[in-house]
Amino acid sequence: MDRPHSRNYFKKAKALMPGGVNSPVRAFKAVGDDPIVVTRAKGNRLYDADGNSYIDYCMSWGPMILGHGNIKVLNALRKAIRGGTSFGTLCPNEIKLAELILDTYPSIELVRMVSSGTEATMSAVRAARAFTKRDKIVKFEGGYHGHSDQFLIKAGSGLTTLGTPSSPGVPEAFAATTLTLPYNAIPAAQKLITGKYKEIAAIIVEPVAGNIGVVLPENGFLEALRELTGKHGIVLIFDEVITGFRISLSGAQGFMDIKPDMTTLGKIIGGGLPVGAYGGRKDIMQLISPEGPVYQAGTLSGNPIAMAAGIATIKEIESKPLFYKDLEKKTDHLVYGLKDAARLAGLGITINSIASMFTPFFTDKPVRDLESAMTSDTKKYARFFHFMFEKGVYLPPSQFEAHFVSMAHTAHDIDRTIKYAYEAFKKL
Ligand code: HOZ
Repeated sequence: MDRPHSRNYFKKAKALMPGGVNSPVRAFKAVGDDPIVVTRAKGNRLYDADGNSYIDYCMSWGPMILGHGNIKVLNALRKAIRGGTSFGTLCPNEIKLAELILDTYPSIELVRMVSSGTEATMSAVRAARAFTKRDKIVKFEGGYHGHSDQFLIKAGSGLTTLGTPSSPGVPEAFAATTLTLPYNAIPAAQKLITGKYKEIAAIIVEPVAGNIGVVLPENGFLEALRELTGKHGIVLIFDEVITGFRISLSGAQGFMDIKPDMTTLGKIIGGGLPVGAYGGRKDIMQLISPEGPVYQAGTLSGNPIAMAAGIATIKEIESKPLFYKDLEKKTDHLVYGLKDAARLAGLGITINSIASMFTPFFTDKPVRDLESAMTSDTKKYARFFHFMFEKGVYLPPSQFEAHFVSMAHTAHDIDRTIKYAYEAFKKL
């Protein structure tokens, strides 16, 4: 595809911002070439600076479950904007969004709004440390919980993509407070926790891993974490920034019927605007300032415009009783189509999927943790990405991210995607 304007933008951006971007994976380093420069998005389409359009399966990395530019969300935003953009005071929209969250997540008894998933996870861990009076946390290899120091240890997403799983700049003393385990490894979790529980404040886990590509929890894994943490007074934090309102209205925890002590949310609850939230058991959340002594604050937390987009998104989902069924049907149509296409093309791939998220891995081995995700041929993924991009289909520009389907994806577009994928698979 011809992209002279996009290339010019990127050239300029590189002189102004590190790597020309404000978040690393977007720079296309893992797949090569200049990144897409988007000027507009509607439904399932992105439009680049050169007027090319793409069927989008990245969907802003998860928030756009209704599709881009949903009319109900845009109307809610127009209405909210007429009232002003930021008050720095309590406002009714914060209360409405908090109510919607508490109504759908029984494990959340009190919630605090913040402006990103990173803020949510780092604040949840602080609360857990204060509550347990312990310092260490456990995370899983390839788990990505935003970019606060303590989480940049064997992390997924951009860190795995760019080959720097543990970031420089994190003081050794901080890194030493983070213990890691392979995802889905129940015996290893039992051993570590039984041995060290007196030091461990929290276990933070993505109930469906989404930052090494999509990896499902195996039978008994989350249940084992629930049991171990309950037994040893450790706070179990489900990082549902990706899976919240995605796997079901009540996230992965509702879908899998497991109640964590704390939950972090983001993406969909902001309807495409910068919102995060953390919440959980009252006895833990009551420690948060000003009710308790654990400090955490934010000028734009609970911003009225951002809250309006989140409220409109959740209300739109709630107004459609078959929302998640329909979305899953669309995703199954695509995933089974891709599986058939790969089989017909004689290509061994593994596609992990749940609800409306999926990842094709270019390996014939099952993908159940970081190590097996790394068996995927990332060069093949890059070639697949570019083949699809040239045909007008935009996938996440990294093997180690989730692909998302939205309500705005039509059967026609999905069929076209499968057809192009078949052509790509034959070439691979
Ligand atoms: N960490 C995000 C995906 N898991 C990337 C966000 C972005 O680059 O916009």
